[in-house]
Amino acid sequence: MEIKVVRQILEWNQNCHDELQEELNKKKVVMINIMGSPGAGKTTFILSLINKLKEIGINSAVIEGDVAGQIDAETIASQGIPVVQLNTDGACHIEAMSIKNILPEFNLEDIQVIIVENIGNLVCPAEFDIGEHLKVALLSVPEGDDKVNKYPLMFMRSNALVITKYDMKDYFDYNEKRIMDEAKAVNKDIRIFKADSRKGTGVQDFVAWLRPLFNK
Ligand SMILES: Nc1nc2c(ncn2[C@@H]2O[C@H](COP(=O)(O)OP(=O)(O)O)[C@@H](O)[C@H]2O)c(=O)[nH]1
Ligand SMILES: [Mg+2]
Ligand SMILES: [Zn+2]
Repeated sequence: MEIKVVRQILEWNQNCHDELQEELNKKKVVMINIMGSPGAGKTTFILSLINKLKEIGINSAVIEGDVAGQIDAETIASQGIPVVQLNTDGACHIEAMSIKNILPEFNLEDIQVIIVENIGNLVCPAEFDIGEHLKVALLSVPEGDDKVNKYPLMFMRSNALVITKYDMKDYFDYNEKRIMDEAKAVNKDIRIFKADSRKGTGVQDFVAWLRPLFNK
């Protein structure tokens, strides 16, 4: 019985995901779902990404997912970026219906990309499609090079892996080959980037990869 309930929720979520994609495609807005552990550097990466996109004339909006509070949304808003804070009241992932409810808050004529910061968690955010065109997993160097092996679904379902805090690699036992090999083993098409989000190093490569999406 329990399994059946879970399937129903997922099916309903999937309909909502499909509707969202249709609406976003009509408006030519790209949605990116950023996932990773608490503290992996999601907000910092998003801020750097927004700046780099702005340089090539692409305007962003952000949906900040958090269990509680609005610290990250305040950080984004202080940069003059349209942002909505989504509090999940304890839930450990975002579902498509929440995104659908938030979408009317944005003027989709003025933005080309919506960046969603998912709840900090390497597990269930990967299970739920939320209307996004791309799923991006962030994994920071200090988290350890065994995380792909431990949380394979996250990397299986992501279009890209960004190794964040790359500036710290010399301070940790960090086996890059292990991360790369294990990520490619579960997802041969995954794109891998390396970033120091505080300086913006490496974020340019990620933007170059995104760019074709905006010419459609
Ligand atoms: N050295 C370094 N620190 C980073 C980097 N990205 C984020 N941080 C720091 O890591 C901490 C958590 O970052 P945050 O973006 O809030 O992570 P989030 O919880 O995933 O949104 C903050 O103190 C950031 O300044 C990075 O690329 N290099
Ligand atoms: Mg954050
Ligand atoms: Zn969850």
